[in-house]
Amino acid sequence: MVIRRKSSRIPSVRRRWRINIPRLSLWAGAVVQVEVFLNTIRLLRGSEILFLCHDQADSDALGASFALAQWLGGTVGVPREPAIHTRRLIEATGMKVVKNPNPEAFESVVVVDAADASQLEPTVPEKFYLIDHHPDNRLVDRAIDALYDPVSSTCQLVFRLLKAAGALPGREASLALAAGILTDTIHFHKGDAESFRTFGELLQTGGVSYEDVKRLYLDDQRRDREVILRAALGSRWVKLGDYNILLSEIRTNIPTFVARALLDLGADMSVVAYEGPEGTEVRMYVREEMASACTLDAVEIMEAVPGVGAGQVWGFRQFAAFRHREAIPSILDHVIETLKSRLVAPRKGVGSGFMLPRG
Ligand SMILES: [Mn+2]
Repeated sequence: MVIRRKSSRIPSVRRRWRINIPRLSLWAGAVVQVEVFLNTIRLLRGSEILFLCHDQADSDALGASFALAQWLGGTVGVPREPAIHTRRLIEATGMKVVKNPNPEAFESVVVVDAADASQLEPTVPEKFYLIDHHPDNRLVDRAIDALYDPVSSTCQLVFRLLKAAGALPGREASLALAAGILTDTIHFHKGDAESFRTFGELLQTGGVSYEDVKRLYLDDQRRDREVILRAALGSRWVKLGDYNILLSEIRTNIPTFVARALLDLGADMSVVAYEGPEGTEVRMYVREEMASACTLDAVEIMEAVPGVGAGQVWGFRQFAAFRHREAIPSILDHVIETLKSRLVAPRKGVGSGFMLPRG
């Protein structure tokens, strides 16, 4: 009895240390990363800084850039156009957004909320700092220095910086950062603990109400809902085994919202294509259960679709995005064919009706 008690006590102490030490060091690592980046970026104050968002900049990219520009001074830029849904945010904060800026004309460039060089075209800067949260970021290794953490939004990373600098955002910057968190969490459909906490802190420090932030998206939400309803009712429903795949073409440039909504509706995979004057935009979501069971990677599938170049896709295992300057006929047919070529129905009498990876 005595021996057993002794031996059972020792592993439990060890186990507790094993869990706590990595967590502590992760947290400490994040704090150190903020301190190091803060010391670098605060030196840029007074110089000509370009805060460069990804193209079709969303509220997270613009909100983060605007708060940084308010703090350090500088210019908020987008490669071509900001996303339509940011119109009221831009109005409400009075932020100036420069379209197609020349990175060469600035002393330093801070790339904000971008994961891939294709999102910065037509003018990809040679040297840049980076603040971003996208999983699988392909710019982080090329950056002079980066604040990179795959959390829910870039805006919460900027808030970490401002807090560490003792430079709390004012009303407009708080509204902009809160807007970025609200939209990147898809109105809190998802989100880590820090996104909820930071959102609350921003309302408090900025003297902003939740309604103030939501109001920025009311108009567009009505329009978006109509686009989503039309896409859902007109979507092509493909059954692969027991998986439900919804494919839809839309005429309004909100493919990410629509693809997400189709997933929320119950699809195992949603693929939405937009074609318009800006070119082609395709977004794909794969539900975790299907990605695991079929060992699928959304980015890998998208890159394998005929007509899609490998460098034009970004995302992570459950989400892929593709942008191209021209129309690509029958792209949704190609996506479904690519998917079918990778999956196989299980043999009769073996397992369920779910498709499995080929080979
Ligand atoms: Mn973002």
